[in-house]
Amino acid sequence: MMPESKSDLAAALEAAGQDHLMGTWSDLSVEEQANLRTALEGLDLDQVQRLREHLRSPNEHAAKSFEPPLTFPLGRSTEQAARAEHAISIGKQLLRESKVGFVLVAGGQGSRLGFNGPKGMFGVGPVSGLSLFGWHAARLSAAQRRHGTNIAWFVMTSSSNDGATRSFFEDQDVFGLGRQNVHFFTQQMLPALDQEGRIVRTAPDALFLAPNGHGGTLAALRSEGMLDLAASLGIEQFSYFQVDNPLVRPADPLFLGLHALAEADMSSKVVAKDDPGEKVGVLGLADGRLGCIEYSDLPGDLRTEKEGDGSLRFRAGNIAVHMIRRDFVENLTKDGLLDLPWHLAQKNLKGLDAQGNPGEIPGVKFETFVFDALGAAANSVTLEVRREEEFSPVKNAEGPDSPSTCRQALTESFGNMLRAAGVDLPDRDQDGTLPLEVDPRVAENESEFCAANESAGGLKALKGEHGWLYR
Ligand code: UD2
Repeated sequence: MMPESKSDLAAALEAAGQDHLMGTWSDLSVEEQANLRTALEGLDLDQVQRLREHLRSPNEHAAKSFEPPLTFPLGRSTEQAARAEHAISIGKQLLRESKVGFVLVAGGQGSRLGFNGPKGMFGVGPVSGLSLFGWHAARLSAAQRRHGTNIAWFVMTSSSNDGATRSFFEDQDVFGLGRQNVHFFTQQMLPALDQEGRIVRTAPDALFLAPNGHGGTLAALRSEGMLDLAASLGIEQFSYFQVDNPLVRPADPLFLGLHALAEADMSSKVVAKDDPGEKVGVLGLADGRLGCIEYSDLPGDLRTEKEGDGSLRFRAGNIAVHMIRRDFVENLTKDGLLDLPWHLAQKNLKGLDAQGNPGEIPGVKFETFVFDALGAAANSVTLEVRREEEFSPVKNAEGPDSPSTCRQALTESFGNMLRAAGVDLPDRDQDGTLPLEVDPRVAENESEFCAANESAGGLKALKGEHGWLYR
């Protein structure tokens, strides 16, 4: 609790090394003083102290040993193929029984894409222009249609994009999913600090706040009442996915079933990384603990080490798709116990320095990462999936992981569906792209496309301005 009186407030801030925040108090208008007070009331000074201590001694110790994880591979033995088949039936049953809640993390700021608005509003449908949010919604409605599951969609935002996200969903009539089935919740924001541990301000009456990382999902599920809601809906598993990847399949019976069969607490999907320089973390054991090892943390010789067949030994590229048991999140977050490690991002922050001068302040943002919870999982499944079918995120404006690579990946995957069903492909555009889109409600993979094509009504293709749309 922040003290009421100005002098007590000043004393509390001074004790937390934040006296600069009150330095210009007497120069502020009454309104600005009220704004600053409100901003300070939102601060947890004990937590600010912990962040400062962490800044002084980050206690990041380099791991001594690294091992790749045990992976359920794409090339399967007879035994694994049988297990996969069994897992699919278990996964379908869990979906049919509506035991799965879908958690979309969309609280990030998406600054690398340079898109003005929540990233989920970005249009990725090659023919329809459908947004990322719309794309995920279509996959959930596909699950509803295919498995009869009742959708419970938990959408995490942050205060920087919550209002715009909710309005967008509202404008799109919640994509036909039903308002009662979509539950928004916000993650916590944390103050950014300068190199001396002082909170940076964006204005004399406003603090520089940033979302606390996707690890904040776990604490926010509890603090925002989502765990209780999920329990009341009979949800046992959370399917966790990120907003930036339209190829993600949140309702994949195989993944769900393997995770459930293994009685795993938290499981992950990975794609084979073949370029050691690709900026995606790999799942692995660091000093015996499962987690995601960032490229920069893996010793140089291990980054490029190869197996006998020429594949990278550390190739389990993390695509940030997880299955997480609800009671695992309950246990992790009980009594505020969740203790994920802080990751520090050094940034030049546009704001005011401690003396109140505007500029680019060398500072630090603090985040926690959801995959750090893997280390606490008693059991975990790591499932390898095909990159071209399940992973093509939109992160950068240009180059790798950009709208154009995503469009390419989507249209090629649709092309493969048509090919598998013996359907003629349209001519490629001048830039070599197939002008093609398959609505996920029709099919999410080749076998579903073939089945839909052979069904009584067959498939309908609509010709639009930008190509053919199968829906
Ligand atoms: C992340 C992973 C990387 C790989 C990749 C796959 C980290 C550090 N790295 O890279 O290993 O798995 O994803 O795509 O995570 N988000 C929030 N709140 C936050 C921060 C992020 O909701 O406070 C969401 C964000 O909206 C997005 C997702 O988390 O959906 C990923 O965030 P990112 O783009 O910062 O992660 P990135 O690309 O560094």
